[in-house]
Amino acid sequence: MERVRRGDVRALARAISVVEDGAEGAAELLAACRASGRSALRIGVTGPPGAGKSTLVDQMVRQFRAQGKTVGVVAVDPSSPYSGGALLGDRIRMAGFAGDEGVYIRSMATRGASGGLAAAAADVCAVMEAAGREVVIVETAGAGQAEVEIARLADVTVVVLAPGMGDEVQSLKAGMMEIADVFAVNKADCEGAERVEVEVRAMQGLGEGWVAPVVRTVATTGEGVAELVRAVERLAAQGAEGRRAREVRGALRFGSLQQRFGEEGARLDHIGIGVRSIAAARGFYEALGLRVSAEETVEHEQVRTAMLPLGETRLELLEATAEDSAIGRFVTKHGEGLHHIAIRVSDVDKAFARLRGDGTRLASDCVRTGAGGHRYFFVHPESAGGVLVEIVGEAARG
Ligand SMILES: Nc1nc2c(ncn2[C@@H]2O[C@H](COP(=O)(O)OP(=O)(O)OP(=O)(O)O)[C@@H](O)[C@H]2O)c(=O)[nH]1
Ligand SMILES: [Mg+2]
Repeated sequence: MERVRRGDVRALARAISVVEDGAEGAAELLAACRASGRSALRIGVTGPPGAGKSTLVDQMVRQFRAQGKTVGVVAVDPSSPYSGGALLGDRIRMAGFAGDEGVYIRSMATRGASGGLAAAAADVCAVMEAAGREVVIVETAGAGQAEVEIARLADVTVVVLAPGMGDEVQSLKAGMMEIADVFAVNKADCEGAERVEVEVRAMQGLGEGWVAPVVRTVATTGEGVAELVRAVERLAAQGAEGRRAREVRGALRFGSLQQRFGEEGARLDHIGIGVRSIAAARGFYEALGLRVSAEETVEHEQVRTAMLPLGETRLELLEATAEDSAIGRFVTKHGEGLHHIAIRVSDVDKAFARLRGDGTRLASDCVRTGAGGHRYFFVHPESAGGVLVEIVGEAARG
């Protein structure tokens, strides 16, 4: 650990192996790394196979080295961890850094003993940070659950697209679109790059508010890479707050929940607002033209609710009937404010099983039945971009 802290590259390599293999002392070593108090700018780079991610990472590394920063690269290949092809390719392309101890490149060979790929990648990042790496870049391919989780551990996620991959943007998984903080339209020297850029911008334009910047790059020559790095640094400067806002925006804009819960279409059911007094809070909304359609008290939640329909959705004002209730504690701790968003899905039990199965942190231990026979559970903000999310099923029949 002492040598890791000093930035000794061989110790860093060994420490990662120990952690990856779950060898003796791995847990202690990892804990010591996490406690080192050091952190890096974490950049996730993902995108379809062959888009030029590794070539682009190589160029980004050059930029950071030119700034005098030390860099760690983690190349993750979830589909074929042992096949060698892509990993070997990465090694060869990045061989240009041989002899520069300021660049340490690691291909992840395992999915990790327990927590899966994302957990294993997080472990490797933690070791690199403890070793004082100032920038850590994680490359993954595809848009599976693992990539989305890896994106969550990055401060900034770059999605690399390139022309010539079929009907690229349209067919891209929503998962990949929503995790993008920056789009790199790579292979800008090839025909079709402009169309890719137009499509990305069009897709993003569907929603309102902040949109991810799009930067054209030619990874093979380095063109546009300085601009890409500047875009990444600008977003990183927004910190955790900015990141959280981008995540929520992405989830809303690209409807990942809809994708995951099926054809019938998840939709926003309501937005829950914790207030001290419904009587005091409703006036503003009524002045806007909203009307309270229903008021009721949900005894077992110790909360009084007022529903105000708003377009396809509604606002739900929540007032605690007891101080020691969920809403009571929320208002005491944070003051009045946005408490949760509720998303309606066609099959709440399936959603519960699925989320529990993929390691999402839930804030309910089962699906509960509320007023009107609605069945619901809560997803912890930690797994939902900092927002408490209620998942509601269709009303019980009969
Ligand atoms: N013309 C052109 N070719 C590029 C560019 N960037 C990468 N390539 C080429 O595209 C091919 C794939 O590049 P990689 O960097 O391996 O792509 P990748 O996305 O990392 O691929 P996987 O890791 O296998 O998913 C290589 O032959 C690169 O030389 C570019 O900007 N222009
Ligand atoms: Mg690659």
